[in-house]
Amino acid sequence: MNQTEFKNALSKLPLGEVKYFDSIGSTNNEALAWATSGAPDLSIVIADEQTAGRGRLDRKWFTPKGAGLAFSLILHPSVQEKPYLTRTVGLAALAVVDALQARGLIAQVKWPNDVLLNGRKVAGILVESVWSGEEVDCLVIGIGINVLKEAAPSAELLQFPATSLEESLGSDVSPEVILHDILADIIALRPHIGTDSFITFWEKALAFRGEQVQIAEGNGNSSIGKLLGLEPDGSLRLRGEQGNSITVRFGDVRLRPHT
Ligand code: BT5
Repeated sequence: MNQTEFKNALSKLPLGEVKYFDSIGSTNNEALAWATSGAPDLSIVIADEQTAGRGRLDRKWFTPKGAGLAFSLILHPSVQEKPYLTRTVGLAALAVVDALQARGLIAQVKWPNDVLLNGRKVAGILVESVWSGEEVDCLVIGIGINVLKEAAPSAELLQFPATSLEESLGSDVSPEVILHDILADIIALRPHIGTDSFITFWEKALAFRGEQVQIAEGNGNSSIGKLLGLEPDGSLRLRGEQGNSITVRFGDVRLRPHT
């Protein structure tokens, strides 16, 4: 990672503090610890390699050296934002989709926390909270993006196919510019997180909208239905095969197209 290029690219954004690591276990772990010890709002941890990158439920996220973008952004939610914290994963996903669409790519959100390019996973998002009593004090938005082809793990290690920006854009990808655009989008969208149009915007970005999907839960349950859209809290709305309404809440869920 060329830190100077990153510093230049981010210099005009109203960020808190920025920490760079050539190699780290997990940027989310670093950001969670930093969030509890005084990191200002919009501080960010960026790493060129993660040796213990995490997905949801401690699944692994691969960030081999020099091939991916891995960062964690710390937010201190305002009183106005606190009722809408379950929308944060949407905020992050929309910012990634927007930054990729600005490059002419067709990016979509695979609910709840993946971004797809041409139907394959190019980015994953992990939002974690720091609690103070009953209240969320800080949020950490972790985002991993496969920049070069080497970042995407081989198919036998994955349950869903992966891709990289390089596969769509060739070698002309500047991770620092992508990072700038994602952060600028998060900053611009954040004041709208509580609006109805935020949900509409998020719904429009959903992959498989209007299509039959299968939702597998960690407890072995699974449901099939047509993906309709989102509830106000960001839960997924499906219409079941008997015409029944299904609401899928965040948690241990995996979404797949149903063929
Ligand atoms: C995610 O979880 O997709 C969230 C990934 C978040 C990673 C970021 S990187 C910065 C920050 N620091 C961290 O430690 N984490 C965050 P989930 O939906 O549970 O998907 C995990 C699954 O994605 C794994 O079980 C693999 O099958 C697959 N996977 C792992 N690495 C991948 C990669 N580089 N590209 C595509 N798929 C991958």
